[in-house]
Amino acid sequence: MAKMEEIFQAVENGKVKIIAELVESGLAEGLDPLQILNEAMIGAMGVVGTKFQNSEIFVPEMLIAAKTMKKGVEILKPKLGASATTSRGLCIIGTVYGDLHDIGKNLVTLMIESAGFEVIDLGVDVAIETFINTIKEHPDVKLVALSCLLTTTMPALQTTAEAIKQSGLSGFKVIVGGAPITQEFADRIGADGYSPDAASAADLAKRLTA
Ligand code: B1M
Repeated sequence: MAKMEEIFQAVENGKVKIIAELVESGLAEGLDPLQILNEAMIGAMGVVGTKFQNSEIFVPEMLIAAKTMKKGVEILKPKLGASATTSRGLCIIGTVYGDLHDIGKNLVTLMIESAGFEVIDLGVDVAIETFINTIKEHPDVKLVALSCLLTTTMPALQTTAEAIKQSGLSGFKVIVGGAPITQEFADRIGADGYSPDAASAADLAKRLTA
């Protein structure tokens, strides 16, 4: 079986014990790290999501697939981000309250760091007050990045973005993203920017703070 297919199946089936070795040997064979990430790993998570939707698998299987992907990303990390030499400023990132998904947010963090920003990652299920207090503690912040993976937490994204905008704090841009988010929704909630994936989030961050 081709290595890409093996990595895909390892993530899909939650083979957490073998993923590191598979990714390492894929890299040693000369596979492109971005291709491993996008085609094998993110592709496999798509299949996991579809299987969950069809009740072919349940939360525990989804969780173990996520753990497998995270372990694989750890191996890819040094290959994905070219380390930046100058700082473009501070970015505060988190997944909005009620939402526990962090793989996409972690990839956005990685790409934004690679683009030269310092990042404070507040994690998942982040309360509005935590975002606002962290912004107050870091008045030099240039970017606040909000991730949201569930249609049911889109209202949390909206109230978080609105509360930040209405807090009177300024000097930074708010960007949003995550699977259910669209440019139209981002415009509606008054975000300064939206991007559909991690790589374009880094480009957007650079553009908005230039
Ligand atoms: Co969840 N889950 N999940 N889940 N989960 C989804 C999102 C779902 C689509 C699966 C499905 O039904 N097909 C579905 C949501 C449906 C909906 O919203 N209508 C769903 C559900 C229903 C749930 C639960 C409610 C299930 C339950 O308990 N009954 C529950 C909710 C828990 C909660 O958050 N309160 C739940 C739980 C979980 C786990 C904890 C088991 C696990 C998450 C583990 C973790 O993250 N540590 C999990 C997983 C793994 C998934 C799927 C399978 C994979 C998510 C993922 O990591 N994708 C997912 C199905 C899917 O996505 N196909 C699913 C890979 C990742 C790289 O992509 O996160 O989209 P993504 O990030 C992308 C872009 O979205 C974008 O860039 C990233 C990379 O390019 N992006 C940004 C993300 N944030 C951004 C921010 C930006 C810009 C771009 O700017 C700031």
